[in-house]
Amino acid sequence: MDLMAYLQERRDLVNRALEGYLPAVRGPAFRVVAAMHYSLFAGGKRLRPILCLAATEAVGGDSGEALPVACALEMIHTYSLIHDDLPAMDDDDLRRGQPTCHRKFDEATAILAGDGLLTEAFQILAGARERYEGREKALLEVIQLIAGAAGYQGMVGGQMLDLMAEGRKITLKELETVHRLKTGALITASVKAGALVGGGSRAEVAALTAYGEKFGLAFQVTDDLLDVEGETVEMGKAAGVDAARQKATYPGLLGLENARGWARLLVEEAVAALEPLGAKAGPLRELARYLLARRS
Ligand code: GRG
Repeated sequence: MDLMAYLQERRDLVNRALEGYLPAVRGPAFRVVAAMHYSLFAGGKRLRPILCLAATEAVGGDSGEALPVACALEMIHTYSLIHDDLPAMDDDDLRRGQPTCHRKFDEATAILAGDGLLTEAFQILAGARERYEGREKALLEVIQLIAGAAGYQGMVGGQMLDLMAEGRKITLKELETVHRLKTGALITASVKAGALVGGGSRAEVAALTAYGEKFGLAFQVTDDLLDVEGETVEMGKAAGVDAARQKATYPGLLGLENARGWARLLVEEAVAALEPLGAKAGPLRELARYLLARRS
């Protein structure tokens, strides 16, 4: 398959749906909507929504039906990036190749834009009940899954651990816990939510959850590798930041070659987890393999 064409087509689909969901820039609080819109459309890869749609198709479902869930996931992801970039957290100037939200607007607006995207995501999820008539139970399960993955037992908890680890040496096991929560939880939830929305069997949902977990870790290892090997222009964020901040990373703890080897192993395990799904999981297989070659 032509993975690049597939990704472009999916990105366009998600972007059109997101445009439909985010209210036009008007009304008394237009400034916060403008900031939400700015960050949402500043050029993300749309990885989580694409994983969600591909998982729906991998279990034989209709990806169009998964679009509200896919869009909600991207909004939650964008909120996390806006808050992560704030001066109180990573204090970054560049994100998705553009000035970060608080640089473009101001700090208070960026905090509110993140809050606005997070809450809007759950508004969209709950509002999708009309599309899921007769399958409201699956939708509720998806809402609970995403809330758990985004909250203190997932991404928020991982971010806290990450901040607490600053300035001290941590073990490989601790690093893995940080990443499993900070980035892995939402990625895994994206795949699992797609499978649930698509009406996957228990075995299919379990296989896709295992894929999501391996994919999430592989994504983080390759992200760390990119920070060492990548170019700021291609990545849309500054390169070499981890080292400058003395952050624990996989290449830092394992060495470059071992980190590359570990990423390869995780990708193989992710692909192996898809075995029971057959040809319908083709895009998910290609996406996992692509992690090893990505430049942004
Ligand atoms: C503030 C609650 C809260 C959480 C922040 C995800 C996160 C938690 C912080 C991001 C820190 C970071 C840069 C982690 C590395 C991996 C990662 C999530 C990269 C960004 O995701 P991509 O590459 O970004 O999917 P795009 O812009 O393509 O959507």
